[in-house]
Amino acid sequence: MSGDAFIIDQGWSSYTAEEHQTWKRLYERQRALLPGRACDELIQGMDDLDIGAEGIPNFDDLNEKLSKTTGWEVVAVPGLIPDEPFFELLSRKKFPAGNFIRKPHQLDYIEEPDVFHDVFGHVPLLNNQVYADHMQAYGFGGLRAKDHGTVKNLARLYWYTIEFGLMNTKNGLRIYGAGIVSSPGETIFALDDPSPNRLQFDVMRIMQTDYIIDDYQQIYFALDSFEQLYKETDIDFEPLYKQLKAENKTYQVDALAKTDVIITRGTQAYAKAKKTA
Ligand code: HBI
Ligand code: FE
Repeated sequence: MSGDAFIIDQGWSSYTAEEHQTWKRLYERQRALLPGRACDELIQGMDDLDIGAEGIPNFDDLNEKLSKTTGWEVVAVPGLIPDEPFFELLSRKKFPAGNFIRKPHQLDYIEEPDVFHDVFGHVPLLNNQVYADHMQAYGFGGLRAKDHGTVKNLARLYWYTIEFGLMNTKNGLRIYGAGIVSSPGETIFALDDPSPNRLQFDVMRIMQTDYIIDDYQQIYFALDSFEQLYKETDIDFEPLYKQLKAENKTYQVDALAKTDVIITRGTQAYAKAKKTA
């Protein structure tokens, strides 16, 4: 099924004053945390696209700017959509964003990506050419993964980069993954908490690593640059998929392997405390 079938109107003029107010609360809280914590490319994209100081952005305004830079387009969808149309939209440089916003009592946790997560978290980097090119390539890769039965493995790559990725910079570790960028709690946790393991980016390792969707991550992977992400994934994945099938191995979220290049070895104290709670 084509991704276009899931596209709806953003309905920007229907947002209520309370909904814009929710965005502004989230925006102000999170924007203040980013300097010194988010990578330069992300802050640059947020400033260049002028994302959100006034309330929920109008996708038409974002698209006017994106059309002149990377040619990407933000399209509204009602929530999570199936993998195939999701990949198909990315392959055509269309980023599906939820058009709804969380309720005031859900400021810190939501089950489905809303307009704050999707636009504040993901859209700034769509203004960066290398990141944008990677996202398109990922879309094509996703469509191919369907034929190999390896969408689950490829989705882990998305999870540990686009959603929860860290970057090594000359000024230290920085966040760029949208799941972190849109969460004040995880922004601090991902960078400063002694609990999680932090490893150097490794495509095969990531594709063999489980992930948790309902709490802070227990493992993060750090890239050196978006060029690295683009280069190391702009390849024929077929041999990797063969190897995955041959090895048939899954790392749990708190596991380390002999071959891991460790940036910080986590105590896992946060996850252990949760378990006994
Ligand atoms: N749908 N709206 C939306 N947003 C996503 O991030 C998304 C999705 N559908 C599928 C999906 N992500 C995942 O399968 C990807 O991580 C691969
Ligand atoms: Fe997301």
